[in-house]
Amino acid sequence: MVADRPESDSRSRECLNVVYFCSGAYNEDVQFCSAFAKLPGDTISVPSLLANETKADNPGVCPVSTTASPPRPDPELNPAAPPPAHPKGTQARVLLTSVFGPYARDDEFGSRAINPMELYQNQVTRAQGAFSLRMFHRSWGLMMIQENISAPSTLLDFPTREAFARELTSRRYDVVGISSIIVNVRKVREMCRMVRELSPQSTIIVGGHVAAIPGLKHLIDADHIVTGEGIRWMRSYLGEDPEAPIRHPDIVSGFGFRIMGFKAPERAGHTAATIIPSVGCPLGCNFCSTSAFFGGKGKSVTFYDSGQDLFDLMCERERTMKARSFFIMDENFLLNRPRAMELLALMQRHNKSWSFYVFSSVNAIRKYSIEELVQLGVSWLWIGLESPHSSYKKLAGADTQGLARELRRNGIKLLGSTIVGLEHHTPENMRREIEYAIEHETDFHQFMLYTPVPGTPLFAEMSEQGRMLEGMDLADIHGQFKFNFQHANISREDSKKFLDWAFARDFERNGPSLFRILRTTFEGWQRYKNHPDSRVRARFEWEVRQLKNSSTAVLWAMEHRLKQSNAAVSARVHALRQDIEKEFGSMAKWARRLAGPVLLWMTRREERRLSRGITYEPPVILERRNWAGAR
Ligand code: B12
Ligand code: SF4
Repeated sequence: MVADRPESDSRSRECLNVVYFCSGAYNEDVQFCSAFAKLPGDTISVPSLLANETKADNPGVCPVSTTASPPRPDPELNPAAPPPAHPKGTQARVLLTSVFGPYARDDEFGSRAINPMELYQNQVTRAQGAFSLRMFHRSWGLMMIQENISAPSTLLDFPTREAFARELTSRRYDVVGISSIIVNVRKVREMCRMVRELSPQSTIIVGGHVAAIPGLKHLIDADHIVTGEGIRWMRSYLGEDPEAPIRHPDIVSGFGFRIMGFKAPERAGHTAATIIPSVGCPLGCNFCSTSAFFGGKGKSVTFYDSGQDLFDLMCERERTMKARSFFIMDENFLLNRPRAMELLALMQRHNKSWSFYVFSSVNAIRKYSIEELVQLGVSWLWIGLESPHSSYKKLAGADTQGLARELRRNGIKLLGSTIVGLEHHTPENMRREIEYAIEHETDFHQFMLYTPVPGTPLFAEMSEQGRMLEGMDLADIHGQFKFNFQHANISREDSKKFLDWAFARDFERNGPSLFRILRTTFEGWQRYKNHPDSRVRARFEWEVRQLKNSSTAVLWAMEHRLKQSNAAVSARVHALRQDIEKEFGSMAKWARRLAGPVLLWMTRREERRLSRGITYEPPVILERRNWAGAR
C-alpha cells in the first residue's frame, strides 16, 4: 500500500532529516552521491545525470547519505497497471505544485539564467533585447489535473521554497503531487526532501516529463513516478472514475505581458484562452519529447475527440472568459482534419469568428486550402521547419519558404522552428542553413539544438552508439545551451556559437518580431477587409484593432531606436508605419505623436534595466478547490 512505507523507508527518512543540515555527505571520489548511481539489485546504471554536482557546487542539499540506503520498493509506475488507490480516496488532501523559483538565474538547484520561465525570452526572441516578447504561462498540466479531481486540493504554481514549505506545514496534506520537466530534476529532488522533512505523512507523486529520466527513482525520494497522462492516473489513485469526461479549466494563455518596457494591462477577453484537446503527437519525430512521453509514433492521448466537443468548450470559454481567441495546445492540431472541419462547420452555423493560435506540421497544413485556414480562423501557426535537408516525413517535398510567404500574405503569423546541429550539419553548411531558415521571414523564429533528451528515440539511438557526452548536467540539457552528444562535425563549443548566431542573425535580418507581427496582421487586413463572408471580416477587424490605435507609436519608437544600429530594418519599419497611417488616418497619426516618444523612452529605460541584469519571474499563485467540508 502506498501510504504504508516500509521500515527501510523510515530509516532513509531519518537520514534525509539529518542531511538537511549536512554539508559533508558527498562522496568526493565519485563526485556524485553513490546511492544515486546504483542500488543493489539494480540493472540500470544511472548516467551522471547530476554529475556536475560536487560538494562545492551544492553544499548541504544532498538528500541521501553516501552510506547507501537499503533498496526501496520500486516507485515507478508500470503504465499498463492501474495505480494503487490512496486509502482516503477522494477525502485525501492534495497539494499539486510546480517546481520552485526563482528561475532566471544560475543556482545549485538547476535554475539557469538562460532558462527563464518565459516562452519567448527563453527560446524565441532572446536576442531581441527590449523588443523581446516577455510573458509567463501557467502550469497547464497541473491545472488540468486539479480541475478533474474532486478531492480537496491546492495548486501552488511557481512557488518559492519558502512558499512551498509554508504550504506543506499549513494543512496536513495526504498527497503532494510535483510536476516537472527534466531540467528541473534537482528541484524535484529538493522538494521531495522537503516533503519528507516537513510533511512526513504525505505520499509523494512526481509526474510530467521529468519521469522520462531513466532511473529517476534513484535520483529522487518519491513514492510514485507517473509517466504519461496524469489526469486518469490521479483519478484512479483517488478512487474516482478515470474515464469520466474531462473538465477543462479556464486558462488564460499568458500573463505578465511585457515588451519595450511596457507592461500591458490584463483585460478579460484580450488574451487568448488555452484549450488542450490532446497531449502527445502521433508523428513521432525522433527528437520529440512530447511525442515520446505520450506513447510515441502513432499514439497520443485525446481529451476532446470531435469538433462538436471543441466547439462546446470554446462557447463555454467565450461565456466564462469573454474569449474570442484560442491558443490550442495540441502538438499537431491540423493533423486531425475531420475534427477541424467539423469545428469550422459549427463556427459557420453559429456565426463565430474566432481566432486560433495552433501548432501544426507542414504536411498537416497542406491538407487545407488557404481559404479553409482563413475561414477556420487560423491566425498564428507554430510550424517545424527543422532543416531543408532533414529527412522528416512531415517536410517531404515541401517548399517551406513558399508556404511561409503564402501564409503570411494571408495574415497568418508564423513561428518557425529550426534545428541547429542535425546530423548532416557541418561548420561549412551550418551558416548557410541558418540563413535559409531566416529567409522564411517568419514572424518569430525558434532555434533549438538537436538534443537527445532522455525518453526519446534519439536518446536511445545516441546512447546505443555511445555518443552521449559524459558529465552533462540535466539542468543544461534543453537545447538552448550546448550539445549533450558527440556530433560528427560540430564541436560542443561551436554548437552554442552557431545557436547564438542564429538568433542574432534573425534579429539583424528580419528585425523585431513585434514589427513582423504587425506587418503580417496588416497584410491580412488588406487582403480580407472586404471578404464576402462577414465572419471572416469580423475576425480581421478584431485582429487589426491594435494597428489602428497603438501600432504607429510602437513602430515610431522602434524605427527611431533602430536608426543607428540597423538602418535597413529601421527603414522597413518606417515604411510599414506610413502604410498604416495612410490606411487608418488621423487616429493612427495622433497615437504615434502622443505615445511614440513615451515608448521610445520606455524602450531605452528597459535596455538599461536589462543591461543591469534585471530578470522577470512569475508570481507565486495559489488556488484551492473543494475544501468546503474537507476532513
Ligand atoms: C507551456 C510550456 C512551457 C512554459 C512553462 C510553463 C510552466 N508553468 O511550467 C514555458 C514556455 C515557460 C516553458 C519553458 C521551458 N520548457 Co516547456 N513546454 C511547454 C509546453 C509547450 C506545454 C506544456 C503543457 O502545458 N502541456 C499540456 C499539459 C496538459 O501536459 P503536461 O504538462 O505534459 O501534463 C500532463 C502529463 O505530463 C502529466 N503530468 C504533468 N505534471 C504532473 C504531475 C503529477 C503529480 C502527475 C501525476 C502527472 C503530471 O499529466 C498532465 C495531463 O496529462 C510543452 C510541450 C507540450 N506540448 O507539452 C513544453 C515542454 C514541456 N518544455 C520543454 C522544455 C525543454 C522547456 C525549457 C527547458 C525550454 C528550453 N530552454 O529549451 C524551458 C524550461 C523553463 C524552466 N526554467 O523550467 C520540454 C520538456 C522536455 C523534457 N523532456 O523535459 C517540452 C516537452 C517541449 C519539448 N517538446 O521539448 N515551457
Ligand atoms: S510533428 Fe512536432 S510535435 Fe509531432 S512528433 Fe514531430 S516534432 Fe513532435
